[in-house]
Amino acid sequence: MSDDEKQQRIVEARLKLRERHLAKIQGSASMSDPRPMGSGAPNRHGMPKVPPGQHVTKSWPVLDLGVKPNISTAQWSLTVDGAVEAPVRLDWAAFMALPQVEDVSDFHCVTTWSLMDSKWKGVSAATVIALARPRESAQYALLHASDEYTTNLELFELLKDDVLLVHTWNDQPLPRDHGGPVRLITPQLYAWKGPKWISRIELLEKNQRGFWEDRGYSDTAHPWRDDRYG
Ligand SMILES: Nc1nc2c(c(=O)[nH]1)N[C@H]1C(S)=C(S)[C@@H](COP(=O)(O)O)O[C@H]1N2
Ligand SMILES: [Mo]
Repeated sequence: MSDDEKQQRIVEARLKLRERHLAKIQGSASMSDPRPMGSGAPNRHGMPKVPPGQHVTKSWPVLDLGVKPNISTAQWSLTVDGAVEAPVRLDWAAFMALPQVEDVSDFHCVTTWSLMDSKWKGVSAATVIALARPRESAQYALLHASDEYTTNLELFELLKDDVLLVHTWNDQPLPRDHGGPVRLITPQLYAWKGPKWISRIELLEKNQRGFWEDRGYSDTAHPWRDDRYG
């Protein structure tokens, strides 16, 4: 198979997986509530700039459990496993060879700051998940990071077009403090749903709560609904 054919198959697998979850994607709060969707200037439609209870920050705060793993691109890898047909482990070269996506979106932290209009570059989470061929029964995900952080999502939330595994922020390599070399971003949800230093996407048949969810935070985490606690 040529490289072009390989890329084509990867794109098709992503679209097929997304199609399977499309009703849930479109029915989710951020997609079906009245605008804005909270995922970048084009989607705000002149509505209030930030979700309820949020204020705009110019500089990007650093927030984590206090341990900042130092991972070189040579050491980095990402595993997709659990309720899948074909578990995958991507190293840096394999990850960077996947289709690359650029997007501009907002970042809403539950502690009330919002960082607006970041320019991101990375790989669609849906692309790496599709490579592992999730079973029909896989409806949830638990995301793991190198600092032992975890967070949970319904699988369809990870398949939205703006949910990226990012390596570049405003044209610079993603800084270690913010989860470099690779973190997840979830622009339509509060930012705790995006692990810094992400290491593993575990697909599950039943919901399993992550670090903050276990401590009272919401499973669903929709900023425009002020959905902070679960
Ligand atoms: N690995 C890891 N990812 C994490 C966290 C963490 O403690 N560890 N904190 C989360 C929380 S609560 C927020 S608000 C954002 C903060 O990202 P930032 O430090 O880049 O602003 O990362 C999220 N991802
Ligand atoms: Mo947070």
